[in-house]
Amino acid sequence: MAGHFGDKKNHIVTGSSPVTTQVPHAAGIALAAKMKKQDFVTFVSFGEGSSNQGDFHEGCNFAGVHKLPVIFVCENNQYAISVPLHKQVAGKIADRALGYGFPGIQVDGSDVLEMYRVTKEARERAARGEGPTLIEMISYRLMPHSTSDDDMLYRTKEEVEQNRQKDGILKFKEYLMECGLWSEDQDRDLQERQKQEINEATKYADLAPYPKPEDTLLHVYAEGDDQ
Ligand SMILES: Cc1ncc(C[n+]2csc(CCOP(=O)(O)OP(=O)(O)O)c2C)c(N)n1
Repeated sequence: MAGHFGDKKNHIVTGSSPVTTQVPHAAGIALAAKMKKQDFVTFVSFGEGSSNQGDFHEGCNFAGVHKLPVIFVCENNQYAISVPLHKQVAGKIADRALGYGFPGIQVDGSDVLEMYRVTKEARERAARGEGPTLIEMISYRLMPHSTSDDDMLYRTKEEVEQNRQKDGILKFKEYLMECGLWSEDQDRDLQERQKQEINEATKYADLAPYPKPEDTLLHVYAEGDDQ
């Protein structure tokens, strides 16, 4: 989720562990931007499971009423841990936007360029003061939910392998190579640099001191004059 708080360079707010709390947070950040006349657009993503929680409704409804500059992206990867889509959602998630008074669009999440186009349009709409957009990106979770999840208890290897063929990263890599814009050598270099960056970040995190107990109250209350 991007906003003007948190890390100054990237404006990225740390994700929270309780799912869907980020949706009302995003609406709040977008409200602050509107009130302070700051020209940035907030972007927030969440899973299809999260879109069934109350926080999703409250955040979207508030953002719709106040025409806030926010983009809601639902990453519909077909599973909320072990629960498949058909046991969570009866209709179409993108259609829910209609009830909040803003557009909702379903996109093939493995189509990088289409995702870029739709997100850019949503950003321009928000920047013009026309309010939020809901983007439902259809995707598939190729990995287990977490290291403690045995996904073979609720889906088959065949299903995973079938979906692996549709992997958007591989499809986009092939497309760029066909256009002569990318090569296997560049790809290897990129992966090497990414590995190094992750290793350095892991080392940095391992060496970082634990926060002080009183830091839990940082940024909870507005700081102002004592009078
Ligand atoms: C409020 C809350 N309830 C339950 C959980 C446990 N939990 C962690 S991930 C998850 C499923 C989320 O599914 P989805 O929103 O589809 O996101 P995905 O993990 O597929 O990206 C649940 C229920 C949680 N973290 N927070």
